[in-house]
Amino acid sequence: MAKKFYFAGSIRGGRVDADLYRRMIEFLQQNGTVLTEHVGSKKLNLTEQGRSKDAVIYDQDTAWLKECDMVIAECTCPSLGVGYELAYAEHLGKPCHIFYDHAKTQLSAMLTGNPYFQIHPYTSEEEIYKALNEAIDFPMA
Ligand code: 6IA
Repeated sequence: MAKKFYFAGSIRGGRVDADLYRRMIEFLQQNGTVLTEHVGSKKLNLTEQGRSKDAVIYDQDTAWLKECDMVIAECTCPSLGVGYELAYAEHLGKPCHIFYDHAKTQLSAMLTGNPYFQIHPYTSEEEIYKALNEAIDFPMA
C-alpha cells in the first residue's frame, strides 16, 4: 500500500522556503501520498481567518497526523505550528524526520535534544533527497 506522508513546513511562521517545500513534496509524491500538499503551495492565503476556520484546520491536520505513516518536517524557517505537530506526532509514535539547513539556522534544543527525532542537518538540497530515500525505504509498522 502507498505510504502516507505528513509534510510539515512553516505557514504563518514565514513562507521564505515555500519553493523548497514544494520540491520536497513532489519528491515524496513519487514514493507515496502527501496528505498536506497545500504546505508547498504559493497560493496560500496567510491572512488571519478567525478561530472557527482555524479550528477546521486544526481538526483536519491532527486527523492527518493520526492517519500518516511518517512525518517529514522542514524546519529551517521556525514555525510554532511545525513544532506543535512534531510533538503531537511523537505522542502518536509516528516516525519523524526533521530537515534544516544548518548554515541558515540553529534548530531548537527541544528538537535536537530529543533522541526520538531523526534529525538531518544539510547544506545542499541533494542531501535532503538522499536522506529521504533512505528514510522512505526503511520498513514502517
Ligand atoms: O505556525 P505555522 O502556521 O507556521 O504552522 C505551519 C504548520 O501548521 C504546517 O505544517 C501545517 O501543517 C499547519 N497549518 C498551519 N496553517 C495551516 C493551514 N492554513 N492549512 C493547513 N495546515 C496549516 C492555511 C491558511 C492559514 C494561514 C489561514
